Amino acid sequence: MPKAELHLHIEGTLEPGLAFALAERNGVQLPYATEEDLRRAYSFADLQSFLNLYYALMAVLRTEDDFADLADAYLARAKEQGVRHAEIFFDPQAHTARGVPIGTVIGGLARALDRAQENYGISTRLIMCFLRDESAESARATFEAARPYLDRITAVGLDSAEVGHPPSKFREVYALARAAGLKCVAHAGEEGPPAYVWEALDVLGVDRIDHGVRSMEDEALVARLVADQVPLTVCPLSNVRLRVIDDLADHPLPAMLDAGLLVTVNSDDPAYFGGYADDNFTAVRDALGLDEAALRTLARNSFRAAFLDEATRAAYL
Ligand code: ES4
Ligand code: ZN
Repeated sequence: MPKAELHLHIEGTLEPGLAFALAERNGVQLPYATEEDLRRAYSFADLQSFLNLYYALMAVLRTEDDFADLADAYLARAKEQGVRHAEIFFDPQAHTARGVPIGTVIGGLARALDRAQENYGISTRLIMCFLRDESAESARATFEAARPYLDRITAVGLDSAEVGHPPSKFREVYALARAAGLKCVAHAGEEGPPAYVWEALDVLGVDRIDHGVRSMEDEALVARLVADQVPLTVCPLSNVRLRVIDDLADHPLPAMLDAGLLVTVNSDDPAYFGGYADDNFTAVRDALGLDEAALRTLARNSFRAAFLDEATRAAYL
């Protein structure tokens, strides 16, 4: 089924095989002897335990070629999974903190994305995320460093460790992004409370909420999200692997659809969470008994929620 992927961290598509190949190419020593060793580390207690591995493996990403190869490998997988449009997160601070210039990151990603329509029939957008467990000042400095590249960037986002880092911490940098003509999204209501979703809406003025599954705990919030048809980019396999949800069979996705929320299904960090876009669709179909009509609604929602011009959106719908 044709679909748009709206919640995908490019660094979360780093498969063990590519990680070892890039480690070799760059002379980086990984703390794992083999791919099998590394795969054994993919058992997470919560978001932070995943983030520790996610940031550690990024040590292999050093050159423009590395970022281009990473994005190209993802796009090849995405095509196989029926993805026609991909809005791709990247975490510049996770690279600049290691001495990799932001221009290297964006240049490499852009090189792969520039060939995506031709090579894979996939249209693409880039979303620059701020790490919420870093300071507001660091986010602002990152935004200023990205200014020469803003023509390549569609939106800003907010990710990393959620609890203790409410959206309001990033009010100023979101105002700058909005003033520069960028769209705004934020992770909220993954591990954090419904209050963080309210802040993302009312303080940051986001166009979409990433995750947002905990919104279901707040009836007034659900009413607001339904009334404004704010898209929620839900990531079912991620929620299970990071123990946001105990069992896929208990996922609130059907209740979210029934409530009238504009919900989409996405893969988050597919190299770590056991599946790409269509794997998430198949998993929710099998675990939650979603019928063909519900799956079509989810696919259609992905294009409704995408940052596309209306003519392109109409062509996808
Ligand atoms: C992330 Cl699943 C998730 N949540 C928050 N931040 C992230 N960065 C990469 N994956
Ligand atoms: Zn995410």
